[in-house]
Amino acid sequence: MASEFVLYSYYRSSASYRVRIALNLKNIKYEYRPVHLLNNGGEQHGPEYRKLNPLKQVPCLIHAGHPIAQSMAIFDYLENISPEPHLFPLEPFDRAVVTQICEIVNSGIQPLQNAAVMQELEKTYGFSAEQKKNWIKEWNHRGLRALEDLLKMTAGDYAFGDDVTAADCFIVPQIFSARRFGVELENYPTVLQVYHAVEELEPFVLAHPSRQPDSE
Ligand SMILES: N[C@@H](CCC(=O)N[C@@H](CS)C(=O)NCC(=O)O)C(=O)O
Repeated sequence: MASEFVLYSYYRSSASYRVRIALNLKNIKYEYRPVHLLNNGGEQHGPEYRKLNPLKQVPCLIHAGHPIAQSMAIFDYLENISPEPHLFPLEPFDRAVVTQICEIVNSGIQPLQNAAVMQELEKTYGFSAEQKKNWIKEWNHRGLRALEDLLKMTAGDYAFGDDVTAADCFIVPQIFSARRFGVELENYPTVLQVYHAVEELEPFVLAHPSRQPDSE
């Protein structure tokens, strides 16, 4: 029988990784459909995938035939249809702070390290491999510094207090990417402490890029 939920994902896409964690935390089973972001010029650019996400990015979650792209929109949807366990606190101010943490990753870091951005920097602006690496590091450091300052005030066992929230689901994949890009992390002890606390939890372990069917 076809699965009710289908996730279009790329194993090392940090935005896909966030959604895999959320689906696991909410115990939602799904069919995994890989989209290779580099092969054949990037499968996300194909006409069929473009119908699912006009921005030509993963992830895209299909539920009951409806495509939803943008990990924040997917989190919001999952929280509405399957509230337990809550990934956003119910208290409005707390909820806003968790969203703020997510958005530091989602708007302040990740878009600036995207494959399409790197390709544009190289093609149009002549960036060398070294310059692209430095670019990625710079934006990671700016965002991580903000996360460190914020988490010093909000962290308990996890990023926001003692319950796992969406903030943890966004931080773990970002640290995975930062490590892949060689970003030095020693100046962010609170972020790392949170990362180490959550990465051990089963929903996070199962969502790890190395555990995905398209892992290389
Ligand atoms: N804000 C989006 C970001 C999605 C995104 O940037 N996905 C990347 C992989 S992590 C992608 O598909 N990149 C394809 C490309 O750059 O061509 C979300 O949260 O879903």
